[in-house]
Amino acid sequence: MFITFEGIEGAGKTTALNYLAGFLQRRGYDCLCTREPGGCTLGRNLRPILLDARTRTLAGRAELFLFLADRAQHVAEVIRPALEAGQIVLCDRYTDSTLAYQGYGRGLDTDYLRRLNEAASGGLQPQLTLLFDLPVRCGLMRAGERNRTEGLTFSEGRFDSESLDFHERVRLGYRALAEEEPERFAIVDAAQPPEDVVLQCRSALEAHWRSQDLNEADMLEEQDNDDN
Ligand code: Z5A
Repeated sequence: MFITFEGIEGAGKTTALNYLAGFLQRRGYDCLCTREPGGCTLGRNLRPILLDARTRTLAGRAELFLFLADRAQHVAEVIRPALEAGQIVLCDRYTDSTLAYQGYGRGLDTDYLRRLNEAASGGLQPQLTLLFDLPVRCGLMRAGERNRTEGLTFSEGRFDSESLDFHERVRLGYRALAEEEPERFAIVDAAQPPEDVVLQCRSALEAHWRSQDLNEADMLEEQDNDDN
C-alpha cells in the first residue's frame, strides 16, 4: 500500500508519518518511510539546490524539472521495489506537492503538470493521501521555530521565504485537489495537538481499509483491544 502525506510547510507531516509508521510496525506491518525531495541518492543531491534559501537563480521550470527528476528516480529506485516487496510505503510529499506548489503556488498550468507527474511517476498513484490542513501562519511559525532550533534556517528555508500569499495559494490548491478526489484524500485538521492529529491519521487509514473491504481495520481494532 502506498500512502502519501501532503500539506503546507510546518503542517506536522513528518511527525505524523513517523508516528503512523511506528504504530503499524508494532502491529507487524513492514513499512518504508521516505520523502521527496531526498528519498534516493539523486534526491539527496538535489535537495540542497532546491531548498537552500541562498539558491537565487532557479527558474520556475528548472525547479519543476528537478522535482520531477527526483520523483522519477525515487519511484524507480525506492518506491516501486518496496511496494513489489509487499511493504507499506509512507511518503512525505509526492505528486500533489508539484500540483500545489508549482501549479497553484507558482502559477504553472496544472494539466501540463499532471502529464509531467504521470510521466515522472510512471503513473504510480497513492491509494491514500493524508492532507494536513492548517492556517498558513500557524504552519510557518512551527517550521520557523523548528528550523531555528535545528540550524536549518538557510539550508532548508527557500520556500519559507515565499510570501504569505504564495502559501495561501498552496493551501487552497491542496483543498481543491482534495475536493476533486475525495476517495483518495483524507483531510486532517493539523491545527490540533499532535496526539489528536495522529488519531485522525489512524482513523483515516482504518476508514480507507474498510472502504476497500480489507480486514486490516478489524485486525487493528482487535489488537488494540488486546493491548488494553
Ligand atoms: N516541493 C515542491 O515545491 N514541489 C514538489 O514536487 C515537492 C516539494 C516534492 C520540501 O520541504 C519543499 O519542497 C516544500 C515543498 C517543496 N516546501 N515548502 N514549504 P521539506 O521536505 O524540507 O519540508 P516540508 O515538507 O515543508 O515539511 P516541514 O517543514 O519539515 O514540515 P512538516 O513535516 O509538515 O512538519 P513537522 O516537521 O512534522 O513539524 C514541524 C514542527 O511543528 C516541529 O517542530 C514539530 O515538533 C511541530 N509539530 C508537529 N505537529 C504539531 C502539532 N500537531 N502541534 C504543534 N506542533 C507540532
